[in-house]
Amino acid sequence: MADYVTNPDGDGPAGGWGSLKSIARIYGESGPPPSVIETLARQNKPGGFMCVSCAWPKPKNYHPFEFCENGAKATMWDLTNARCTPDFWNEHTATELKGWKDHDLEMTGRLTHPMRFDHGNDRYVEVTWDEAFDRIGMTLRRLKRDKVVFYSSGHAGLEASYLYALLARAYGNNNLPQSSNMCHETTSVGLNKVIGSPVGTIVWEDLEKADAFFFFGQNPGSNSPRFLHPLQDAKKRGAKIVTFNPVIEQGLVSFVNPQNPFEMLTGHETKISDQYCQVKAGGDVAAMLGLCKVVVEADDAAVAKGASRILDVDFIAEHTTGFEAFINCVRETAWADIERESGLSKADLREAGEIYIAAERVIGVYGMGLTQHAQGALNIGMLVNLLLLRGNIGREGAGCCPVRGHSNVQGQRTVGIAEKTKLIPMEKLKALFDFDPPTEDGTHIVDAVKGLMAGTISATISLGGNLLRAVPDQEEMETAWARQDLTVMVSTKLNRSHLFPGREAWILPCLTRTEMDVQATGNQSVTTEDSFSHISGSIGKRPPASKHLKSELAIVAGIARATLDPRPTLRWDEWTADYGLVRDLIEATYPDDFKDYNARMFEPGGFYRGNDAHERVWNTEQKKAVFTTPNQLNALSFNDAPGRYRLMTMRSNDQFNTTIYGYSDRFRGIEGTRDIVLMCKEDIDAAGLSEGQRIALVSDFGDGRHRELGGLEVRAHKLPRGTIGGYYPECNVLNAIDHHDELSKTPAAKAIPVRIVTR
Ligand SMILES: Nc1nc2c(c(=O)[nH]1)N[C@H]1C(S)=C(S)[C@@H](COP(=O)(O)OP(=O)(O)OC[C@H]3O[C@@H](n4cnc5c(=O)[nH]c(N)nc54)[C@H](O)[C@@H]3O)O[C@H]1N2
Ligand SMILES: Nc1nc2c(c(=O)[nH]1)N[C@H]1C(S)=C(S)[C@@H](COP(=O)(O)OP(=O)(O)OC[C@H]3O[C@@H](n4cnc5c(=O)[nH]c(N)nc54)[C@H](O)[C@@H]3O)O[C@H]1N2
Ligand SMILES: [Mo]
Repeated sequence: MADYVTNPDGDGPAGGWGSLKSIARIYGESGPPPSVIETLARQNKPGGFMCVSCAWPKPKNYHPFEFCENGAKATMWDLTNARCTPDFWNEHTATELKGWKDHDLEMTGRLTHPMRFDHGNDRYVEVTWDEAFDRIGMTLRRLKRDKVVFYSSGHAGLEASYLYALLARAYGNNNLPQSSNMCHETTSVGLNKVIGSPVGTIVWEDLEKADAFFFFGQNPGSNSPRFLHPLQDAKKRGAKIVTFNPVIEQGLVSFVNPQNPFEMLTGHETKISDQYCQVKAGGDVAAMLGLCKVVVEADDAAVAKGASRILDVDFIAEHTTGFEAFINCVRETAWADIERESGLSKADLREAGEIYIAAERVIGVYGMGLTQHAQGALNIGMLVNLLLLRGNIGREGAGCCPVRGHSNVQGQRTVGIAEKTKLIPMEKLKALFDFDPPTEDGTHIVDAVKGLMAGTISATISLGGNLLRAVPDQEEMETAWARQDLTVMVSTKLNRSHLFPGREAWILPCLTRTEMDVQATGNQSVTTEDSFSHISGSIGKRPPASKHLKSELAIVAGIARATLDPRPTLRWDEWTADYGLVRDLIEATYPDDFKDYNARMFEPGGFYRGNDAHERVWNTEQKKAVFTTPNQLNALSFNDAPGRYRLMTMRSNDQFNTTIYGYSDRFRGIEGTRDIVLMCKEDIDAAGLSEGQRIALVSDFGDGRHRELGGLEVRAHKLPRGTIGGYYPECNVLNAIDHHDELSKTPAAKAIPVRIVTR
């Protein structure tokens, strides 16, 4: 696989006319008003609004249209003309809607009114905000504090998120699980353990200086398309890109810049990956060990010849610990084992390793392909090992680049949405608000799901998201979710989590970031933090989808006011009137990160809150960067056996998590359906199947529980043997809640052990 490959199944390069066609299709289907184009032109720019899609940074020198296919779709999805009004519920019951697809639920349009579930009639009915807040407050006051969970999906801005965390703590618990628990928690815990930083170490300028990018399990073409611009620039100045991914993803193969008229008219494409290594799912530990072995062997040869060293020995001596043990492991591991476990040949790994060595400055990029494994933290430790060998962290043009998901997922953590007490400056909260914050750690998503199943959790407040649909063990979760005393969902669109209402259930519809948020002191702005730890202000200018909507901050404050005893320090009404006051509180709580916050929030590209690892200050237990010696050669918690497969759950470019825009996965050549399983031709033949045949997948954990997903059509795709692919969230019925990264508990969604059954 040494050669550059083209995707045999996709419909041409990422970006290009396909991208514009795809945006135009959503534009047509979701029916936003024509003025949406003006809104798009303000996306991700100072004075404009920050994208509601992913967390990719906003450059200082922005493009005329600083948005991508993904961001445009997300914006148009929010700005649809369709409305899911109380009338919709005159025609449909929750039971009926359970048979609807995720796509069809969200296509009903923006939620317009606060609603309460009427169990007698099996539907939601319109209520007033006062009634909703009063009743929610009454119920929360009645419930035991540790039975309530405050979930958030990474959308809400820093201001609402800070108040949400304050609400949970003033209420009496740290039960603040977040979507990142299913996503980059492996980074928050695993990266932090080895370099003392829970977030990536690079900034925008590093992208412009790097000589090589190594991609492990991150798919920029679908999931962070604006990343393709700096990658294209990097290629133009001669940088190399090497990709490790079981799937040949179009965005990592070639790109036509839809913002460049010349490229659009001539079809001129930029080749992205110089080398594409189709590693087995979960095979990255072995692959990265192989790369390290190439580096060590080259260093040995240099030493023998008296040439200059390949390892950055000064850096290793001054800044790291654990090198000896790791290097022994590298030397002792046989190539045959590395080849078997990674699915890659020594020749391919040697070629990639040589690109790594030849590059002065390297950025290691990663996403869910590393984090969502049973040994996800080990994956990250291995990537850091590779970078440390040549001092590729904490200097210009080099570093670690986890690409975050939701637009403010990282920022929510920064301002206090965290279940671990050690991450929170509790003394500051105590001083600012004059209460004793709870001292016990709260629940992670995995604990929350298990608590729901066991009945120890009996209420969830969701600030965005679709938790029921995003987690493993979905069938059991549906029963557990509906058993709760209280479900409150702050949402923009209807989704599956709404259809399993608790005994008392509320939908609280909110504004999105593109919309005007007029409060007593005028139109409010909010802020978000991107993957490079830059904070940017965002102002919505569109008229709200309904006059009954409230902002996320106003909803959080409304629940808080109705739930908590009044105190002079809890000024919910004043904070709602002026979000600048909340930013003052954030600055008072985190003075180093948010100095002069209100003054700096509209700096082009956002203001940087800094990162110690970027300066080679290591906040680890050992006060050094840590080499991790792997205790196993793959990221799996199970052994392969004949007829057993590693199922990766995939995203298409036509979805944002559980929001399914449509059924066109054009980069992978899959149209009109999501009920498929991708397998390589050899696996199809070996299993005695044929293309187009319908099969079922059953999970294979050996825990005695039956989990099955049927009606899947077999599709041939270029994949490594034993690695198969199906879509997220549909395949979540197959995963087990106990199948997660050991260290961070991130559900292991990229290697679910499954078998195939034909009926
Ligand atoms: N269009 C779109 N954009 C999105 C999202 C979306 O759903 N749709 N979601 C947002 C969110 S919340 C997130 S977290 C990010 C997610 O963005 P990514 O981190 O890119 O996540 P995935 O697409 O789930 O998986 C990434 C890649 O990992 C590969 N992979 C799977 N298993 C392995 C493995 O074992 N090893 C290696 N090396 N690769 C593997 C897959 O083939 C895939 O190309 O995107 C954000 N942006
Ligand atoms: N098998 C498998 N499972 C996975 C993954 C995987 O790769 N495979 N990925 C995991 C990852 S990375 C993540 S991040 C999670 C995602 O889990 P979640 O974040 O819980 O899910 P989303 O699909 O992003 O949530 C969509 C809903 O959010 C609401 N929403 C949209 N915009 C806004 C807004 O601005 N404000 C508010 N209040 N609500 C809004 C809408 O009602 C919409 O229906 O799923 C995880 N689950
Ligand atoms: Mo995510």
